[in-house]
Amino acid sequence: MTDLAAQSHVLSTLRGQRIETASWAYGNSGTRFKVFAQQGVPRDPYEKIADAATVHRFTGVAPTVALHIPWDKVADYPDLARHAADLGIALGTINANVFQDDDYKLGSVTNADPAVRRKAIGHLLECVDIMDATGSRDLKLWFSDGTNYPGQDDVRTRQDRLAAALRETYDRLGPDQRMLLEYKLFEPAFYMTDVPDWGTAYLHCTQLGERAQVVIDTGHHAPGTNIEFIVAMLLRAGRLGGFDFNSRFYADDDLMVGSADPFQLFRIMHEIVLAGALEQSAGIAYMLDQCHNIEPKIPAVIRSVMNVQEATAKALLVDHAALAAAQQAGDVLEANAALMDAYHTDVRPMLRELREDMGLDPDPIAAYKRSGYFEKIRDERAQGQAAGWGA
Ligand code: LRH
Ligand code: MN
Ligand code: MN
Repeated sequence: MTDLAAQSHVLSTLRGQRIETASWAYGNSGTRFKVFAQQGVPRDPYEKIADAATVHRFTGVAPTVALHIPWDKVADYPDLARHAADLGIALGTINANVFQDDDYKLGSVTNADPAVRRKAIGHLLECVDIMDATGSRDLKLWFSDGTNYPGQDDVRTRQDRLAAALRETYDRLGPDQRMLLEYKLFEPAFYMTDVPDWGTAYLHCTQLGERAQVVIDTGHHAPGTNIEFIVAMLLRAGRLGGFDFNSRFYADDDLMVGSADPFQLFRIMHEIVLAGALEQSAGIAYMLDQCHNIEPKIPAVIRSVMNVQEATAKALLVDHAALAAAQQAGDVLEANAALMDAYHTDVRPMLRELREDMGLDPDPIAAYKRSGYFEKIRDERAQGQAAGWGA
């Protein structure tokens, strides 16, 4: 490829990239110590969708918003989908919530009590009904299930209960719908989590069928975990369904993706690019799962989208021929340099050009600030509601 052809390939790939934002990123959120209320936060799911549409208006690559049920429960889902379409976006992944009910203290689908399991499965099935109404492709499942003490419950029996719940839910999916199973190392359970890692999620997915896929939430690993290795393994197995992108320093911090470790995000995107998995036909969902506790929310989501774009652009700039030649020759330093050269490229001018080409402002955050949207929502929305947890 000539330099010019390579550049145009990079630009057209970036133009086609899609990043889903999360409804809960727009609402008030915090830690268990304090939720800091912000001005202008949405009062209902309709207003969360308006904020997501605003992010798309300034970035051009965030045309869907994920919902979390029951945080985003409404009486009329087709109406919510129409509202999104009127604003130029669509409803995306449906996230189930079986972690915020007193009944789930000892687990949801893994609970020893069959009545609690039935209630949890009922919610998962209800989420598929909602997907039918919204036209969503993906059902995302994360279970807080686990135990705090050795001996508290039987590990294998809990896995059996989990498998049965996943089977019933999977069998309810339509032919074009998928189940995305998300793992998390710990929290809120501290001794044993029922879906703690990609291996456990992968095992369940392979038993279910091809439309069961693993989700990697970048904040859900032990410090130092080589996440790009997990990306490569799941890509190789054809079981990478998507990402919940965010950034962390210590645990599941849910900070802006690419803020603590942009190099890790680049390494992840490099594996994606190497596997040709950026194309939408590869079926990998790129989602943000973040909470903006102290920074203004809409600009933070815009910044996060830009961070993903920058990491992707750098990954696309890796000279694959030079990399492969160095690897083949066993030239460790040249192989590493092929990656580092791309990583150290300043891709911001290229992304500014791309945005102008797409009819967007080259500086989305400045354009948002100038737009008057914040002043409008601040005045219109007197009493914002919490994102879902901890009011
Ligand atoms: C759990 C998690 C999961 C939930 C979201 C709100 O930590 O990452 O994806 O649905 O947070
Ligand atoms: Mn997540
Ligand atoms: Mn999380």
